[in-house]
Amino acid sequence: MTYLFISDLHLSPEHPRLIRGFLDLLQSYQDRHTQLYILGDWFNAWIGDDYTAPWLDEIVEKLQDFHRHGNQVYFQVGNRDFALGYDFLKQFHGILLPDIYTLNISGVTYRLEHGDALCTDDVAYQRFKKIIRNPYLIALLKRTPLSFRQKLANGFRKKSHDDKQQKTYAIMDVHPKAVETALFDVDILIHGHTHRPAIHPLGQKTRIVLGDWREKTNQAMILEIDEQGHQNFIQWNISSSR
Ligand code: LP5
Ligand code: MN
Repeated sequence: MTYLFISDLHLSPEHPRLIRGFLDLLQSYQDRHTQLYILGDWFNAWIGDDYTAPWLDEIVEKLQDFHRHGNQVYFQVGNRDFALGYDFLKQFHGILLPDIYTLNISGVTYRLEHGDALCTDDVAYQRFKKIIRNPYLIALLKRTPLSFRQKLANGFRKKSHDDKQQKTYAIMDVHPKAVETALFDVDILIHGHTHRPAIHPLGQKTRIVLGDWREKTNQAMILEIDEQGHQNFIQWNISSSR
């Protein structure tokens, strides 16, 4: 059994090499009884499970194949794909995890989360999150035409991009207090979101930050843990095999 942790792939039809990289990853781990944990921002902007497209069909087919080979996908939502849910995941028996999930591997407890909730100094984002994650608002938006939701997503992306120019590096990082609280009753925290891959030893505890996937750098930091609990922080080459 292999536990594999990835996040922030930001898949979209605009970046086909990232899609290839993801399909390659599934292929490489297909025969290793993999539990694949995707900790959010799998997709660049998910507008609802009723969205369909050929580029997505290819991914779903591969995920079905992955499942047929005895592997399991677990997904936590990120700030860009919080509208992804059961209807999409059920196609390949994927499991939706709560925003905070604790996993025990060989006696060590791991807390998994996307990471945005740890960025408590980013007040503008946290305010936005509170509004946009309202289940009633999401349910309402899901009833609007896909074209409207697409425009809305583009608007959010643009505003987010503009706002980020005004935010400091520190504001967009996790807050030490939030990390301390998150680690209170677990040994290791694994998250993504900040795009600052690293392993941070914190006394007896550890914070592991997964990397984002980028065509430019062509690599991403992903984490593999075996049944005995041995961790391997791997530099995954996005387009290694093609
Ligand atoms: O994503 P990233 O890393 O660039 O930035 C995040 C924060 N931004 C976001 C916004 C997402 O990128 C966009 C989400 C699109 C999802 C699709 C929605 C589909 C809707 C349909 C549902 C059924 O999360 C960013 C953080 C940054 O991480 C670092 O942590 O700083 O936060 C912001 O930039 C938020 C802004 O500060 C406030 C945004 C207010 C938006 C108001 C909208 C007005 C425009 C509407 C136009 C139609
Ligand atoms: Mn994110």
